[in-house]
Amino acid sequence: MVSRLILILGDQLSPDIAALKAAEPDDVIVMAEVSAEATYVAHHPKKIAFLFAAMRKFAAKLREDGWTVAYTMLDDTENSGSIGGEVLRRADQYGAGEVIITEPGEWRLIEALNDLPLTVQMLGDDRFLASHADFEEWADGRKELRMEYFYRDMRRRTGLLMDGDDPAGGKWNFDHDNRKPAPGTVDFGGPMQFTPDETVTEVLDLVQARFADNFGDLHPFWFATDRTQARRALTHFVNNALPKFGDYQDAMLSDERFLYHAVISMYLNAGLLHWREICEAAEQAWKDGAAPINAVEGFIRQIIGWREYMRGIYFREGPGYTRRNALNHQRKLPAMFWGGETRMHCVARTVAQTRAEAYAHHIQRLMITGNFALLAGIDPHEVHEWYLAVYADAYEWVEAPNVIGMSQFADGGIVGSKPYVSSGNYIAKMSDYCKSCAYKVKDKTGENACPFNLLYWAFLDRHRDRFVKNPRMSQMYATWDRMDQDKRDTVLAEADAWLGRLSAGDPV
Ligand code: FAD
Ligand code: DLZ
Ligand code: SF4
Repeated sequence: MVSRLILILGDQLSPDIAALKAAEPDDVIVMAEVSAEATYVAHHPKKIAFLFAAMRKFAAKLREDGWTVAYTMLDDTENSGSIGGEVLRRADQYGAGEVIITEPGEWRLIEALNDLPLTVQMLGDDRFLASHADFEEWADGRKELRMEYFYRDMRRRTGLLMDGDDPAGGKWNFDHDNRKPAPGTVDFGGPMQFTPDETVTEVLDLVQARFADNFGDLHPFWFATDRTQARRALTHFVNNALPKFGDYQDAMLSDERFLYHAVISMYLNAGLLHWREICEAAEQAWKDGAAPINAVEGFIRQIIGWREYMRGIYFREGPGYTRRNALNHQRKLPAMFWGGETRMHCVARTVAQTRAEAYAHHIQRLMITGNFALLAGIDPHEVHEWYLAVYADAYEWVEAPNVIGMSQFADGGIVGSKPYVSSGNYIAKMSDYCKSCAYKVKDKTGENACPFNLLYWAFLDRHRDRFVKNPRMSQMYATWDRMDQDKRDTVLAEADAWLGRLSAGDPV
């Protein structure tokens, strides 16, 4: 008879995770593929396949290392269908009265597991650089939270890219050197791809049978599904793409899904990689003279800066965060987010790529689909559920602050001091999308006017009271106010008509 269970969730596949560190040889490790997790949003089939395959391989490795693993497959007849149900079933089976859990990344599951009629020991997830207490200590007493200052603390704490007490290269942030427009050609062939092995193939069959109706292409499936493969994917990125990561971080191209991005967030978030090994590999490339400081600093900032910061905000803001709607946006998410027809080439391409890969890079998420949803006044909770479903790296702790906060300004300005909105100009500058679009980015009004142009001004006008005094937006309002009244009236009327067609389900 054992007395303790150790729960390992699908995104907790790290050999040194807190619950495993606390485990003793007699303990039973519980892992479960359950429909509650697979259906709380309609996840992209690639995301489900990735997690189930990685879970199965992780369980096999634990067994090899001598652990007893009680693993439930989705189709097991006794499967109770939820994580809580499986913990209780295993507690009964093994006569266990206690379960050790590493804190899950979503409030939903934290609450469900804390309510179990067992002794629940929930340990902090120490795979992150900043604990909740660290973040609180940093945030408390500050009038405004800004990622940049948090990030500098993380640099000092880790010693990454530090020259004594000073930042390497003399600056904390090299963004000024980044953000170049899209290059003519891309000499990186994309992330490392892996041929499905037996375990992956079995999972693909299962996912095909059970989740074929979900938005997203299951095949071809090429993700890494274990730590060894994920490390190879990391090395491949560092050697081949990192040097140009900074330059083209914000660029977008119709036929280049990955540009110079790492495409490792799904591995990092599931536990197959650790932030430190990723950042050290990047830092080493700089030390070796293989990658420039602007690329390496920019890359490391995303991980020890933005990623940690977003997690801090999610847990600081509490379970109600995903229901925030500061701008009172109520429009339904339009069909184009699920592949419905649209003349907007930038949105159509981003959605098509998302369907194919369960991946889009940051600027596509922020400045195409996110920007559009915000300008069109779409209900942020619906936007949040879409992002949570369609990206392979999406768990609430990281997705919600990015969507509710950074992208939709639905938290009223906790993550960002101003909304990320742009007209078509920005998209035209940073991508080649506009060249193949039915709309004309140069047209500000008229039948073929780029909807981003119309909706941008309509957004500013609609939320004038809230934003007009924001010093970072005064220039935008000054430009709008300088336009003659007739032009402004035309823009607002056309924006309104366009949104009316969108809501009516007409092809736009
Ligand atoms: P790269 O561009 O190569 O960056 C390297 C790493 O930095 C990423 O792997 C990721 O771990 C980290 N990173 C970069 N930006 C962020 C950020 N803003 N927040 C957290 N980590 C960051 N990231 C997720 O991991 N899960 C999500 O669900 C998610 N949802 C997003 C939703 C929106 C609206 C936006 C604007 C961003 C979202 N991001 C999310 C952040 C970012 O888009 C992804 O981390 C990135 O695109 C992953 O691809 P990559 O590995 O090629 O990243
Ligand atoms: C996302 C996901 C899916 C699709 N399926 C499972 C599952 O069957 N079993 C499991 O343990 N975890 C799964 N996950 C990941 C969880 O949803 C994730 O642990 C929580 O959302 C907290 O981040
Ligand atoms: Fe997108 Fe407007 Fe450019 Fe078309 S013209 S691709 S809608 S920004």
